[in-house]
Amino acid sequence: MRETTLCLLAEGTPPRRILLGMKKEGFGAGKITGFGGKIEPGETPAMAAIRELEEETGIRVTCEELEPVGQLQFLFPSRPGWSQLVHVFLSHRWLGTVREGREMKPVWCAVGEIPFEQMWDDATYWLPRFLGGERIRGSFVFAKDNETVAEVSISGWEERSEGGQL
Ligand code: 6U4
Repeated sequence: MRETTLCLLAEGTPPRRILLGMKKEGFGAGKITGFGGKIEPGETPAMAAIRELEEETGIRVTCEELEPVGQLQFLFPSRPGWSQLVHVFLSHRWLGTVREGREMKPVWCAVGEIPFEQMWDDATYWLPRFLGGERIRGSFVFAKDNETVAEVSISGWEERSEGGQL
């Protein structure tokens, strides 16, 4: 299964505002989600997360500031090519100014006003938990429409035992 990254940028502890992006092209176009993409050969998940974040927003984070918070598996039995294992990161610090890129239009969201209706159906299950400081491993199986989550399983995640290390 292909492996990708997802990075959430949070302002404040606990987070008051997060940076998400509206995907302008490719997989999930039109949806709002975190920043990320495919892990290239030779990259660790953290390296890929840092590269994708810079490509999509112009913002830079260092490995030290990037916190691995979990893994999400998205399974599309009716569209197996879409299935992916996503390594999720959270960062409270970054360098540079957010700009709109070719793939993503950045959107700042107050934590109480997250636009779940414009996100993937799964986001309601995992995003509040990451913002609440949890580290989780989630598995989501999509229904035949490839839009609706049909099965959910969520458990605690520990970085070392799951191989999510930098
Ligand atoms: P290219 O290289 O353009 O074909 P692209 O279409 O940009 O790739 P990809 O595969 O690089 O997409 O990255 C997919 C991104 O979408 C990753 O950041 C993970 C995220 N993602 C995938 N499934 C998701 C889901 N169900 N819910 C969600 N984000 C998801 O919130």
